[in-house]
Amino acid sequence: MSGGLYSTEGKDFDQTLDLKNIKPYGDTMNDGKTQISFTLPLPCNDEAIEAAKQLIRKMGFDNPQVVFYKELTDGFTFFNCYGSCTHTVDYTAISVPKVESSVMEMHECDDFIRENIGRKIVVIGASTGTDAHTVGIDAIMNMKGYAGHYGLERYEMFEAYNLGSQVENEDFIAKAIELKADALLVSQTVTQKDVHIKNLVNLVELLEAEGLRHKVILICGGPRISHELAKELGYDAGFSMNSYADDVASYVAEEIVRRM
Ligand code: B12
Repeated sequence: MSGGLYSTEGKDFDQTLDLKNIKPYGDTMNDGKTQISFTLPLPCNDEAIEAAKQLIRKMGFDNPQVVFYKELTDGFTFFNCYGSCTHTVDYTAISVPKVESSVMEMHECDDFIRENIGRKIVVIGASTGTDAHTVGIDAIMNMKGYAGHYGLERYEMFEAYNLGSQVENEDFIAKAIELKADALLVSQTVTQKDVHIKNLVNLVELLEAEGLRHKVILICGGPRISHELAKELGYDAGFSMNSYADDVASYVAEEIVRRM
């Protein structure tokens, strides 16, 4: 338990931080204030606004307020709303599976590979299936890197091949065989209708059919990928937002050593 952000004047306000009962913070501890936006397949009228408020209540929010609404097209209305969340979660009971590896910076990682593996690590990466997003895989692989972290192409001890986007799983595997890749890096950004799940599972199945699955380190990444999901789908590791080449390079290098 500890005081809130502004503790001198706010004696009348709740300042209790209870990690076992966490709820959203608006401007006062435990006020539960939350912004919610959605579209209803209804014409833009008073009844639609009332429908939005009733839904917000059913979602578990008190004091529902519609602060903005606009007809999107005939029969569809967009709502921006506020409500006070009535639910809490026990933060102290949460445990999230994470990739287990230390994070070395580029030179340190190159030295680690020289000393412990003694050859360059070959990685191929792509945004696979129908996914056209390249910025994520570029952030990990391109020489210039992302957010101040050099990409794998910059590492002396990595031979990195970025195949771009919309790469078919079959072509990805063919390239992995041709280049004798140690690690396969798959980026998935589009998750609508779970297209990423089907595509990621398909890659695992194809690798298994080729007898290759356990010969490579298989990694997926993207803004809606978690390590937990990756493991469930048969991958060795999964990386999400705010991951960089350092994280992947360190994991791959340490995993190769673990397997040696
Ligand atoms: C730029 C962009 C585009 C560009 C892509 C250009 C390009 N060359 O990549 C264009 C305009 C082409 C585009 C198209 C589409 N897009 Co778009 N796009 C975006 C946008 C604005 C930014 C994505 C991005 O570049 N992020 C920056 C990178 C650096 O972040 P990142 O991908 O998360 O990557 C980091 C981590 O996730 C991780 N990572 C990512 N991949 C990997 C891989 C590995 C191996 C590892 C270790 C780590 C890793 O590391 C990176 C660095 O930290 C997002 C919205 C948003 N603000 O996020 C929508 C968004 C992703 N797009 C979306 C959609 C729907 C589409 C389209 C389907 C739209 C359409 N109907 O045509 C099409 C895609 C068609 C297709 N076949 O794929 C949706 C996806 C919704 C969903 N959940 O499925 C989003 C979220 C927009 C939205 N809110 O609706 N898009």
